[in-house]
Amino acid sequence: MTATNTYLLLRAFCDELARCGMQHACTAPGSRSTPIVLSLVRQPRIRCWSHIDERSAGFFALGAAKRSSRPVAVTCTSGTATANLAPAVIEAQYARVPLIVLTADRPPELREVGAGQTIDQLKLYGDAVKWFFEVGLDRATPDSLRWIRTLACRAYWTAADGPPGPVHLNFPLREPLVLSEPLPEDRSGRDGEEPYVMFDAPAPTAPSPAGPGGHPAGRIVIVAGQDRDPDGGGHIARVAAEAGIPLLADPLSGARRGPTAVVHYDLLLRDPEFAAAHRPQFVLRAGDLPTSKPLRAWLAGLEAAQIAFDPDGVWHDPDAVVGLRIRAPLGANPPFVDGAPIAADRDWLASWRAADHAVAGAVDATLGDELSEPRVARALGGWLPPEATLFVASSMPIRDVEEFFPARDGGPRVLSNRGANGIDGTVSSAFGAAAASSGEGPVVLLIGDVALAHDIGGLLAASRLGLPLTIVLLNNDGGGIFHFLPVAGESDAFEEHVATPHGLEFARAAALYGCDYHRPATLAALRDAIESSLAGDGTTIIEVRTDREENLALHRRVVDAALAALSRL
Ligand SMILES: Cc1ncc(C[n+]2csc(CCOP(=O)(O)OP(=O)(O)O)c2C)c(N)n1
Repeated sequence: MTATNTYLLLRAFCDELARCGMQHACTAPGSRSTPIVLSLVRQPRIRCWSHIDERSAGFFALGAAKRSSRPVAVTCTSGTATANLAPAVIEAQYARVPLIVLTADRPPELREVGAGQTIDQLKLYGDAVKWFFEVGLDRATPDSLRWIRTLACRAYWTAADGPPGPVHLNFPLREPLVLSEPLPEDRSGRDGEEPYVMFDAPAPTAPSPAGPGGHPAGRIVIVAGQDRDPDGGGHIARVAAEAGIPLLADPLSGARRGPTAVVHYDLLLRDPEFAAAHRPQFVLRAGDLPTSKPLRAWLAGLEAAQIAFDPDGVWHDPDAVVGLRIRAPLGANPPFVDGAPIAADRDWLASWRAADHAVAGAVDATLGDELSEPRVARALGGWLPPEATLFVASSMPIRDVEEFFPARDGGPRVLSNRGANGIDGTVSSAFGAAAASSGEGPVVLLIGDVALAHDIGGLLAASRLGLPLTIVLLNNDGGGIFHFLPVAGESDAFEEHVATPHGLEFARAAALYGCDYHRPATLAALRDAIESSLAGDGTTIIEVRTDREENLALHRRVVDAALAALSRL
């Protein structure tokens, strides 16, 4: 018995992944996965990133897939290693990110008989994956080589085709696990570099968006949330600009730009009078729902006709108010992109813009140039170069970016793990984005201290993988978000069990993981630290110390100032 058949089949499988377009894969150490790992590593067109912790490997693959919009493979050995990929798989499902999970397993005769490192891996991720398949690797005949090539194509295209998501292939592997002889040549692939199976999904076209309320006209708003298409935001902003429609866009949409962008919708809609006076007749929703609670509550209470555009037809409507779903991106269809038939109300736009302008002034005056969490979020929106990617952690960073990030044409791309809103794996995801950004601009991570502590092991990518990343750490020693919630009043348990202060000195983590470290005391010093980190090629942790109570008070002052500014209009 030799390993030749296994390696011949796996080599064809990996060759086919590369032909389909795969550029990155993640590995983690183990014995049973040896044939998969070696086959991936020996495929010259796939860059393999080695990780110790499968959780990091999974989230790194997720970040790389998110940044590149291409499937990324992640492999691990049998046993609990496979379960450590579950959080990233779940996030990939909800965030529509194409992942190809390749788990090594014991062969059937070693299952359920007490063999080591053996758990039930069949359908381990349940409905979180788009496709599960148990891959039997037998003799490498011309037929089976052709079959495994089509299997690789099927895995790749299933992960990539809308809605994108994770697929799971489980590989029972028998010993021996390494080759004892050179691999013979394999000519089973198609001539040239063509994949065995090509895939063509016709671009969706949007019908004229006439739903229950007729054709949109008059008082219309566009609400844009997280979009997986890197160009999608530009199209949305163009529709809004051409038709003169107020554009309420989360920075994750890439659409917070253009002359109709309303940056401070989260603050505006906290004013009941403003919210009531600005009820639209039509809402055009693109992508996921933004995070903002005031926006969500306002949308839920409207009587307007709401039309949801999504290229995958994904159902994002927790309040059951959408009356028409269009399975296309907003702006996909020429008549709609060019805006011709939309007769939007110009006074309506002017009213949103005037209010936004007034609130912007109030926010700037309240924040001043003190180092604070919202001020950092606002500053990054202005400072980062257009080619940068900003990865934003869940909790307050994503909320502050939504509330305070300025509108900017050609701003940085903003990414976040908002599928399941976890704080886990954020460092690793940002490193994955950095891997896929190589040569295309720097990556900056904005993260809180609990999220950083949660994935502190992800920092290993800095020295082991030599990846550059600028980490802006907002350290308020605990979960600052919980101070905004009623639980903050439960003083017997709040600090220890909810806020969870930890007292970690992140300078030591920086030293342990080989990162540079700065702790700027002013906004100017923060900017200097970010700029010098962006110019370098290492990983830097730039720590901004804040206080949870003060942060709460500052957010309240901002709201008060915004409401006061609106009342003066
Ligand atoms: C995996 C996971 N565990 C727990 C939570 C619940 N959670 C939401 S925010 C948060 C605290 C985050 O604190 P930090 O990263 O310091 O950000 P801050 O709240 O201070 O902005 C926690 C634990 C979660 N979202 N994901």
